[in-house]
Amino acid sequence: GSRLKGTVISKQIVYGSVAHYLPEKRPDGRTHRWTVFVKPYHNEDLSVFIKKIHFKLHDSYGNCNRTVSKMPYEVSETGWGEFEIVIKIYFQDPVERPVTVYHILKLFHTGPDANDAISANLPVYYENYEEIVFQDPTVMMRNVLMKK
Ligand code: SLL
Repeated sequence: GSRLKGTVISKQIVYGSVAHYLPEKRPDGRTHRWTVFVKPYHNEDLSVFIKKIHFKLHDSYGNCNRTVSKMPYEVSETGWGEFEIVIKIYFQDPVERPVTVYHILKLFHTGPDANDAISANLPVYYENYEEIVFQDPTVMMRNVLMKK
């Protein structure tokens, strides 16, 4: 596909995780249920321009490579430890380079209010904002990015 020189289109996304304690102790030692996700910053259908999102979990998970091809782009698991999750976003036009972001799964409250948060059993949210910039997109990518 030919590229549109000088065209710049950006899309805002939010990626992150939410975690909470499991109500009961488990024999496998897992203490938390968590979800890692990618969602739109504005209310829009990301699948119009995203083909799939690959989440690479810690090697301690049997199937540590998870691929999600439609919204919601998320993976839920149980576990006991924090680690880095590699999130690779693939676009509808395969010539458009995938974008990789790194997220540290956070399970535990930290900071001055940690004890209060633990007592109240609040979930641990940890979100980041990212802007994906498509510079000189292909015609196909431009068309899906501009779709209303
Ligand atoms: C740590 N570097 O040692 C980290 C690794 C990995 C956590 C944490 C999997 C569940 C399971 C899980 O929670 N892995 O293996 O049962 O803290």
